[in-house]
Parts: sequence; C-alpha cells; structure tokens
Amino acid sequence: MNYNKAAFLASYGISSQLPDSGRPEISFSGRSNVGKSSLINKLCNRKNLARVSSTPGKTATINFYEVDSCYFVDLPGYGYAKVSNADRQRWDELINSYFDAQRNHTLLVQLIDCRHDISADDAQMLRYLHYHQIPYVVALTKADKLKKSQLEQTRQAFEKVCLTFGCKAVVLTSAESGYGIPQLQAILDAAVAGAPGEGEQTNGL
Ligand SMILES: Nc1nc2c(ncn2[C@@H]2O[C@H](COP(=O)(O)OP(=O)(O)OP(=O)(O)O)[C@@H](O)[C@H]2O)c(=O)[nH]1
Ligand SMILES: [Mg+2]
Repeated sequence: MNYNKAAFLASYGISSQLPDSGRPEISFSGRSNVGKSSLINKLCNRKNLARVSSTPGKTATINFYEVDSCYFVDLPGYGYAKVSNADRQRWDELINSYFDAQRNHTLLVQLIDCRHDISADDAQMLRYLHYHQIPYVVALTKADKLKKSQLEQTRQAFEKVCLTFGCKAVVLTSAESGYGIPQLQAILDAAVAGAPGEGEQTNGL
C-alpha cells in the first residue's frame, strides 16, 4: 500500500450518512485518548491527517480517510467517563450500524495503551469483535513510555489475553518514535492483499 497517498474523505456523525463502500476498509478502534488518530497519522507519514487532541473524547464521529485503494476508518473512542447517556447511545448506534452494514471489513486495529491493564470497556470491545468474528489485530500504543527491557514481556502478557478473544496478532507501536510501525504496515498490507477488491463486496455480519 502506498501510505503516502492519503487524504481525508469525510466525517460522519449519523449512521445513515455512511457511504456505501466496496473498498477494503481498515478500521481503528479503542478508548478515547489511546492514540487512534496519532497512529493513523504515523502510518501515513503525516502530521495532521487525523486530528489529535489532548482532550479525550474529541473524535465523536466516524472519520474516513482514503489511503491508496483502501479506506482507513477512525472510529469514535469509548470509555470516556464524562460523556452523557445520550452520547453513549449515539456511540452504540453509530458503531453497531457501521459493523452491521455490508462493508468490505478487511481488518480492524484495536488499540490498547501498553501501560494500562485491559479496561472493562476494552474487554467488552474484544468480546464484541470475537462474537461478530470481525478480523482484528491489537496495536499496543505508546511503547515509547516503556523501558526497552519491558517491551517483549508486556507484549506477551497482552497477547496471552487477546488471543483468547480471537485476536490475530499483538504489535507494540509508538506514534511518537515510530516503533512497530513497519511491522503494523506489513500486517495491513497482507490483509489488504488478501481482501476482495472493489465490486467484490463480502457480506456484512
Ligand atoms: N507518548 C506518546 N503519546 C502518544 C502516542 N500516541 C498518541 N499519544 C498522545 O495521546 C493523546 C491522544 O492521542 P489521539 O491520537 O488524539 O488519541 P485518540 O485515540 O484519537 O483520541 P480520541 O479521538 O479522543 O478518541 C495525544 O496527546 C497524543 O499526543 C504515542 O505513541 N506515544
Ligand atoms: Mg482521535
């Protein structure tokens, strides 16, 4: 995939607005502030393709990016304590409609902060992905915050848990230092190479 061929497409706050798509889609999911937008920027060698903020809960929409012949989909973050019930319901509706739709779901990248244990919200998301048989890998974020000696043991500890939820691989990444980015790109490339092309859409869930 040519990661330098990346452009913002659109933001959607209501599921009925979501575009039909036969393009392979790589989606990014995780808690607010885990680093989804930063990771998308780093994968595409860009500073401001996806908006990064130090205020959690910023991305309340599904944001689509065209990256070469794929879409990258930045899903709204979850687990932010200060959202209202109405916002939470809106999040549920948006995410469920996204996954229910007839889309070319190629791979989901589930982000988890490598410094924290898997939260109850993360576990719920992993169960959801497993139950719906959505192919996914886990990208542990903010690896630059770990000591070198902690890296592999941390990855293995997460892997042990995540594999039981049907995860295909666990990769340590840092949007700060670029650690693990080539490895994640290789995983995405392999997934896209094996995905049906535009017009050969697979069934939804
Ligand atoms: N040290 C470090 N900080 C990071 C890394 N990735 C993201 N951050 C920081 O974490 C904060 C949140 O990053 P975002 O990319 O906006 O996170 P997000 O998951 O898109 O957040 P929402 O859109 O609110 O759901 C920002 O302050 C980033 O600079 C990383 O790899 N290392
Ligand atoms: Mg974001």
